[in-house]
Amino acid sequence: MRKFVIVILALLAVVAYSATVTWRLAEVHPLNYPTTQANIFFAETVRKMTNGRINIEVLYGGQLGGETETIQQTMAGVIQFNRTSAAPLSSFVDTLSVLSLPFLFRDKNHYWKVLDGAVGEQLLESMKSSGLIGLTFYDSGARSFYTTKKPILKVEDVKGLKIRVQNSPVFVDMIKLLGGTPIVMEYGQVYSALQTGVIDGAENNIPSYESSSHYEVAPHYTFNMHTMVPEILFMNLAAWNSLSKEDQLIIKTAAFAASLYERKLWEEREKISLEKVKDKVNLYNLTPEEMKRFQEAVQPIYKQYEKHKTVIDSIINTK
Ligand code: GTR
Repeated sequence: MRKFVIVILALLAVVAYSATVTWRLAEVHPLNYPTTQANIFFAETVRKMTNGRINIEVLYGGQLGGETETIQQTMAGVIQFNRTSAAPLSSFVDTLSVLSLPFLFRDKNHYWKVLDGAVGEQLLESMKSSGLIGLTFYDSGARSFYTTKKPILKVEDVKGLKIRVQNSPVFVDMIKLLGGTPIVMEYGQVYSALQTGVIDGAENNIPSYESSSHYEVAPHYTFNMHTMVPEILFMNLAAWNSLSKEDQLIIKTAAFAASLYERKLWEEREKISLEKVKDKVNLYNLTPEEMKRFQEAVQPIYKQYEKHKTVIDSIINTK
């Protein structure tokens, strides 16, 4: 009898063990960055809600590679979870290009109305065509230009500048419309490219500008806020399909909770980062006229992305 009980217990342990999965989540930012903290919150929530059956290991700081590489690995299922900007993702999921379009969102209220609403859900689902599924959006503020030598104060100042962009067709087209030369490069290479003069500038939100230390080598930051492209937490579609309906619901619920958490951290981090750089760099605001000229200069891009007109219109028409 005793032997029998031991065998049963051993069998149960094997079943329990085999039902436990450990998955990886790629993240380029360091530990203290809002997206990383939200990913850790997400992993912790999933672990608790599944009683430890689903473990997600957050590999931050670019340990698994640059965003383009990890997106490809997530599509292949080598990595199961990932958090990247929607910009490089649009190289693999064309519909996501709309989220990078310049001056698309009117303000934060409009941004979250769209992302938390039907259009947002549709965009997350559209990733299925590339073997991925979007789980939620994270805040990423607004991106602006920063340069090494002279500030960008008007549209003409971009002319001839080599500007680093993410691996995203919209960003490439946008820089061209402004008269600059877009240079596609991974985030991790930007610091030395700025330092050695391979590029004249880049563009990002203040938390990334600060956290990457780009401000040390590119001290002219102009708040032109050309785009509010969000971050996306997503996963491999086959891994998603391997989950029960209950576990899928847990993943979605935890992802949304992580998003709400990230938004709070983001708001705080924007202030902290600004505080940290403000005396070390030159910050510029554009005059309303110049802001308008920037908007007009990139307007033709909407014609170039007309194939996404239905989605673009439903974003613009979200009140
Ligand atoms: C940041 C974003 C990163 C990465 C980076 C970049 O704002 O959070 O995921 O995309 O920009 O410019 O490469």
